Amino acid sequence: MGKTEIINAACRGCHGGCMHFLHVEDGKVVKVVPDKNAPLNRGRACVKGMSIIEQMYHPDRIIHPMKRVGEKRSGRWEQISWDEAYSTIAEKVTSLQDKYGKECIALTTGTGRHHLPQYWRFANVLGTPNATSSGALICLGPRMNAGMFTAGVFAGVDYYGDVKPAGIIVWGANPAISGADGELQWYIKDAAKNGTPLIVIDPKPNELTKNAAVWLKVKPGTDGALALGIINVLISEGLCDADFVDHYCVGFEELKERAAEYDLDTVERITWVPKEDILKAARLIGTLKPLSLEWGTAIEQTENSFQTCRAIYMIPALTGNWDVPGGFVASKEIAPTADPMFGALSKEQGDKIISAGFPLNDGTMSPKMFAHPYDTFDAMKTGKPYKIRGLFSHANNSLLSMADSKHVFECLKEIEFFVYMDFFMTPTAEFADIVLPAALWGEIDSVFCMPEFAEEALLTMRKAVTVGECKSDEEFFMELCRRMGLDYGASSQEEILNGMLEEMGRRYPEYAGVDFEKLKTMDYIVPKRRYYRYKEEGFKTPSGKFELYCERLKAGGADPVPCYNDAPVELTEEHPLVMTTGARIQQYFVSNNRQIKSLRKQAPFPLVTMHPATGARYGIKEGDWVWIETEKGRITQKAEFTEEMDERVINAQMGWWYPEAGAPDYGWDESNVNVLTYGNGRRDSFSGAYRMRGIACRIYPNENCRIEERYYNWIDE
Ligand SMILES: Nc1nc2c(c(=O)[nH]1)N[C@H]1C(S)=C(S)[C@@H](COP(=O)(O)OP(=O)(O)OC[C@H]3O[C@@H](n4cnc5c(=O)[nH]c(N)nc54)[C@H](O)[C@@H]3O)O[C@H]1N2
Ligand SMILES: Nc1nc2c(c(=O)[nH]1)N[C@H]1C(S)=C(S)[C@@H](COP(=O)(O)OP(=O)(O)OC[C@H]3O[C@@H](n4cnc5c(=O)[nH]c(N)nc54)[C@H](O)[C@@H]3O)O[C@H]1N2
Ligand code: SF4
Ligand SMILES: [Mo]
Repeated sequence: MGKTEIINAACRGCHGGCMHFLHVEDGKVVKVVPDKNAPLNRGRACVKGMSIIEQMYHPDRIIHPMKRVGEKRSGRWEQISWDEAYSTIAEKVTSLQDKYGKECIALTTGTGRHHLPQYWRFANVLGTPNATSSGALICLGPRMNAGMFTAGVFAGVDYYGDVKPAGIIVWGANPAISGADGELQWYIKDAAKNGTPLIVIDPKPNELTKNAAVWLKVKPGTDGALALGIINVLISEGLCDADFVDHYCVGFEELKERAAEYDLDTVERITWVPKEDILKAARLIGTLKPLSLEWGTAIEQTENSFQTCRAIYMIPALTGNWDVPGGFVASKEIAPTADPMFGALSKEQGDKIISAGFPLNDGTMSPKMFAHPYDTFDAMKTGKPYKIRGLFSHANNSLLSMADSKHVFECLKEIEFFVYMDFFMTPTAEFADIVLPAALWGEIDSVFCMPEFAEEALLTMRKAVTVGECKSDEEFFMELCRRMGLDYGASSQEEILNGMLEEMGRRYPEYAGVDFEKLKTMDYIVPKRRYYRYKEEGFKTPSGKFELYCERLKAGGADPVPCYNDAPVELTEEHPLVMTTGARIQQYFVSNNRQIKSLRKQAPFPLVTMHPATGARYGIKEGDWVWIETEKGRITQKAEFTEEMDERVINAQMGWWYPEAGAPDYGWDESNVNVLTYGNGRRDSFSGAYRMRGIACRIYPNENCRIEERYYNWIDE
C-alpha cells in the first residue's frame, strides 16, 4: 500500500459548501472525514456527501465517452475516445449551425452546479441564446430578481456573527434538509435546537414545523395572499420600523393601500390559514428582533412567483431587520464566478431567445439568463418559433425534472443531435447520440462560492483523483470550443480561476494576492462581514432606496407594488384534492442517487403524504401503493400518513425513477411526479414561471402494483 495523501475539498453532493478531507491511497479515495474547521459545516456531513466513494466507484458509472450504435432508446452503446467524441460533436454542431443558424442549438442544465457560469460562457461563445434548465424560472431566479428589483441585492440569514437571530421565518423552504439556496442545513438545525422561535409556513410537517412557535399550513400556491395579509397586520398594528420606512424606503403608502385589500377574513378564505394564526404569526414577526428569513423554492413554483417573492422579501426589512447583525443581511453583491462572457453573444442572436413575452427573462428587464424550458423543448417538436435541432445536456435528467414529462419525451424524440454528459445513464440519456463521462466533486479543481450565501466564504474544490476518463463539464466546454475554432476567452481552467480570484482581490482585502495555487494551501477564506452597508452606500436601486414601490417594474408592464392574482386551484368532483410536489429528501439530490445502495436503503420508496382521513375516504391504507392522477396522466407512489396535514392536500415526492429497471425506460413514467405537472398552463406573465405546487388531482388504490417485486430485489443483496 502506498502512502496516504489527504486532500481537503468542497463537497458538491448538494449545492455544496461542506468541506471534507479525502484520504487517497494508490490513486483511490478510501476515506472521507469532514473538516472540523470549515466555515459552512464545522465537522458535519450528510449522508449524500458521505456516499462519495460509493458514487465514484459505482459499477454503473459512465467512465468513458460513448456513441449510440442502434436506434434512439435502443440502449446500444459503444465506447469511443475523447478525440472521436470531440471531432464528431464539432463537425455535427458546425454543420447544423451553418445550415440553420447558431440558435438551432440549445443547452440544458439542472440546478446550480459548479459549471454554471461556464455553461453560459459556452452558450454565448457558441452563439446561441437558448440555454435553459429544469430549474429555470422556478428555482432561485424569482427570489434573486425580487431582491434585485427591491434592494439591488439578495439577502440571507446571518447565522455567523456574534449576534444570532432571535427569530426566523421559514417560508416555503425546508432548509433542515435542503440546505436550499443560500446556506447549508447545519445552522438552521442549531437555531431550532437552541430554541430560536421559528415562524414556519408550510402545508406539510417536517423537523422545523415540530419546533415552530407558529406553523401556518397554507393552501399550496396561495403564499402571495398570505404575505400581503401579514404585511397588512404589520402596518395596521404599527409593527413596522418607522426609521427604516421613513428614511430608506419608497412607496410605503402604496404598499399600505394594496395590503389593506388583504384583511384577515379575505386571507383566511384564500389561504385556509385560520385568522388567529395569521395574527399570531404577524405579531411575532413584528416583535422578535433581530429576525431573519429562510425562503424556498415552493413560493416560486406558481404563476404568482415573482410578486410573491417580492412581498415576502419585504417583511424582514419593514420590521427593521435589514442588514442588522443576526438579521436579514445583504449577501455578496456579485459572486466571484467565471465570466459568462455574455458579451460574446451578439444582440441579434440574443434577441432570438425562446422566452417570448416574459420581460424578466428575455433580456428586456434583467440580464438574459435562461430560455424558457418548456418552450425551448417544444421548439424541438413544433419548430416554433424555429426548430431546435441540437441539444447539449449537462447535469439534467430532463425527463424527470422538467414539467410535463410526456411532453419532454415527445420533444426528445425529435432532436437531431444530442450530447449528454452525466455520472450515470438515465432515461434522458437514452435519447442521446453521444454520452460523456462527467467528473464528480473530488475530481475537479475549482473555486466554490455561492452568490447568495450570507457567509461570504470562498472554498476550494480540489481534484484528489481521476476516475476512468471522466472530465469536468468546464474542461469539455473549453476543449470543444478550441476544436471548433471559437474564442473561449482563456486557454486553461487555471487561468479562469485566477481571473475570478483577481477580481475578488479587488473587492475584498482578504483575497488580495491569492491565486488558485495559493488558495489550495489555504482551503478557504472568510472575509469580515460588514453590516448596515446601505447607510453609507444607499441601495443599488434607481431611487437609492428599498423599493416597496418599483418604478422600473411599472415601466416593464408589471405591478409596481406586490400583488396576488387569485387563481385558485379548481377542485372538481373528479379532481377534489390539491397536490403539491417536490419537498426535498435528505438522501437524494433532485433525481440523483437512486442507484446508490446505502442511500436507497434509507429512503427506498417514492412517498405520497396525506392525512389518514384522506386515505380512508379513498380506500387507502398507510403503505399502500396509490394512483395519483391529474388531467395529464397518472403515476404511483406509496402512501405515508400524518395527522398533521390538511385533509384536502397531498404531497407527492419528485425525482423518482428506477435505475434498476434498466434501459431504456428505467421506470421513468411510473412514479415520476412531473408526468402530472403542466409547463404551458398558467404562467407568471412577467417571469414565465409555471405551477408545480398546487395542482388539482385525485387518488385511488393501485391494487395490482408490482413495483416492489419487480424492482427492489437488489437493495438487500
Ligand atoms: N437533500 C436535498 N437537498 C436539496 C435538494 C434535494 O433534492 N435534496 N434540491 C436542491 C434544490 S434544486 C432546491 S431548489 C432546493 C429546494 O429546497 P427548498 O427551497 O427547501 O424546497 P422544497 O424542499 O422543495 O420545499 C420546501 C417546503 O415547501 C413546502 N411546500 C410545498 N408546497 C408549498 C406551498 O405552496 N407553499 C409553501 N409555503 N410551502 C410549500 C414543502 O412541504 C417543503 O417543506 O433544495 C436543494 N437542496
Ligand atoms: N414537480 C417538481 N419538479 C421539479 C421541482 C419540484 O420541486 N417539483 N424542482 C425543480 C428544481 S428547483 C430544479 S433545480 C430542477 C432540478 O433538476 P435537475 O438538477 O436537472 O435535477 P436532475 O434531474 O437530478 O439532474 C441532474 C442530473 O445531472 C447529473 N449531474 C449532477 N452533477 C453533475 C455535474 O456536475 N455534471 C454533469 N454533467 N452531470 C451532473 C446527475 O447525475 C443527474 O442525472 O428540478 C425541478 N423540477
Ligand atoms: S450537506 Fe451533504 S451533500 Fe451538501 S455539501 Fe454537506 S455533506 Fe455535501
Ligand atoms: Mo432547484
